[in-house]
Amino acid sequence: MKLNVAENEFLHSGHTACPGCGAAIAMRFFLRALGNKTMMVIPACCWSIIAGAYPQSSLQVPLIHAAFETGASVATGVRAALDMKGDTETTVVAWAGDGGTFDIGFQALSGAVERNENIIYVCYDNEAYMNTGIQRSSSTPYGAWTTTTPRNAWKKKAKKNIVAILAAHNIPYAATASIAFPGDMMTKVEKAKKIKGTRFLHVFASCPAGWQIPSEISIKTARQAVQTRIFPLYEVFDGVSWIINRMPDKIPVDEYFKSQGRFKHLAEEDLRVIQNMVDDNWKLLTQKADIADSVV
Ligand SMILES: Cc1ncc(C[n+]2csc(CCOP(=O)(O)OP(=O)(O)O)c2C)c(N)n1
Ligand code: SF4
Repeated sequence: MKLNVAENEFLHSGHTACPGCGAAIAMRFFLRALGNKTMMVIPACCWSIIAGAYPQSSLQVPLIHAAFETGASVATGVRAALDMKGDTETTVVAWAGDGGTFDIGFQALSGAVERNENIIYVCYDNEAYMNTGIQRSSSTPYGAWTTTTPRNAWKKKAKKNIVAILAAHNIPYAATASIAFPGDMMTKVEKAKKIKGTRFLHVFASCPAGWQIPSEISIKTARQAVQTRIFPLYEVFDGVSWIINRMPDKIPVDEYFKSQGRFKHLAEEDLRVIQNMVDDNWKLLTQKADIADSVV
């Protein structure tokens, strides 16, 4: 599918993201699908820098820079203010990294979801705290190097399953998306725009700087994460109805790992362990999707 991304462009050129930054690509597709009737709340993350400091901005929509832990609560307040003004047309979006979502912003997020606040919360997931120099987050995958999980002590904990946790709040809509599948991503954004209540998008966004990859393979790397079943594309409605959007090609995990410097210390045996983890996660996901089908 050929996408004309120049149409409805809400991200100015000349922004300060690194070349090949998946987080910048994610925003570009996201706003193209959501449109300019959007108010953006961005807690501390790489995107605080990419958007830039007031009065300058790389975005053509209004935005508030928020404290690291407050993405969902500031978005809640912005929504309440717009409602008081009678503006029901504008969509309020919290846009945060994995550190600001899985870890430090999680309390505010869980609270907003439990209250079913009428916001879209997007986590662009580059799998570490990149803005402060590549520290481990609870989204960093098993096996990865970061500055706080160095090569002789690489991360031995699996990535937190954030979508399952959000789904367990019985959220109206939760979905994964990837910069390598913009059609799928934009369809999900359009769908989320029409739903009321808290909507959560978990967007896989490669980071050439933190993953130690050349910038030109950023999208290819994100595509491999889907093809290997490491990052499946799926949706969850009301916490119960699980739908897998794309059957992965099932390429072996080492195809994905070998181009990334952050995994170069892994031995054959480690790759086998990771392949088993990926297969088990995929089995669990397909079971949930089957269960939901049989309930419907
Ligand atoms: C309370 C608080 N602690 C720490 C920081 C420093 N800080 C700013 S951005 C950041 C990392 C953000 O990581 P993530 O949310 O994953 O986004 P990314 O930088 O990867 O885009 C940190 C630790 C802060 N701003 N506020
Ligand atoms: S460090 Fe990574 S996420 Fe941050 S701007 Fe650079 S490529 Fe993008």
